[in-house]
Amino acid sequence: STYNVAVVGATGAVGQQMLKTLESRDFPIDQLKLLSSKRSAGKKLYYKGQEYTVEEATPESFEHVHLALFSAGGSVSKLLASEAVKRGAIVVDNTSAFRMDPHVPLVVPEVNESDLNEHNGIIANPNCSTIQMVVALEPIRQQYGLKKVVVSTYQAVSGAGLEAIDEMKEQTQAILNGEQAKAEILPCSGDKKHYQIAFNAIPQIDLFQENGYTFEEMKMINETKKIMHMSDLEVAATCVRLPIETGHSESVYIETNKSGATVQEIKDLLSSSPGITLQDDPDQQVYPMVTTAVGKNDVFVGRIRRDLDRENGYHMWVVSDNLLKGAAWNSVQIAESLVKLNLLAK
Ligand code: 11C
Repeated sequence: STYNVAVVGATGAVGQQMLKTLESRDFPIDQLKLLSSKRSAGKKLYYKGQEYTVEEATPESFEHVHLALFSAGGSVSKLLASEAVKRGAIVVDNTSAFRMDPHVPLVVPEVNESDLNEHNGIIANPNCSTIQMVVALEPIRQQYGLKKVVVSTYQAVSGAGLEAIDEMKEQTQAILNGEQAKAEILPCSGDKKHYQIAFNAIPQIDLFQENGYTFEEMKMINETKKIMHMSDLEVAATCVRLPIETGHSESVYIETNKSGATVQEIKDLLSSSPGITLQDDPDQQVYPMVTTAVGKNDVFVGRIRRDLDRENGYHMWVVSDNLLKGAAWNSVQIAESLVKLNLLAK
């Protein structure tokens, strides 16, 4: 069967990848609706060579829609996701609006696809930096158990949207021209101060919380526990923005329950796990990098090595395209799982 699909936030950094991904997966679409805020309505986009005019998203937009992929910011999801569900659609929401709601499954298909069975109309797509990490962690958890995770991220500006990409490029150009760089968006459009991202590393993604962690860091911590069904997993995160257009990298330290696994055993395990490409050959200088990961759906893992002090400690480097596995591909993958599990009504 085929489905009526709405993409909300179609003109955004994720929305555009959503269209490309639906197209490359040949998702069974009957009618496609491209929706956005009032500001972007009227823009033209292409899907399979056909031109579509983007419409302003309203509650009525979701009449006869079977699947709605939301990626237009949390406030739009809070306003319209329930309107879509009321009209019979299943919502896959790529914002943080519902992720920690106990009635909303938070899904990475390689890890917890069966949580989709518990959905109540809305399914949340996790934060990009969380997704790529849990894909790498899950096979290790299954085989050796997981006790502790300490992650530091090296995140690209496209995570903050198209305007942040423009800001980085304009700053870079200005600085190379010997001019002053203007900063109006990053590190976080909602905060008081803005800093230059060009030629910089900013240890703030999203707003600071009362505990001293940023919201991005708390997303990684809380979402990881929810997706992996491990409320007692020890997780700490430091999230850093770098002047990279697309592709998030992560240095991940883990402690397993069972000790003694060799690095080779972990490499063999990860290379045969779904959604992972192992790139790990120090002799040949083979390791994951943004330049080779971007544009691909997989999570790339390498630099796996044993901690020098702890028998059950391992370090690794995890890279993925934040707009694909981190967003558009994971959402479309959820949609494919819904079809497979017979959960998408026609
Ligand atoms: C970033 N991870 O890289 C953020 C973007 O919760 O879906 C994704 C925000 C979210 O800036």
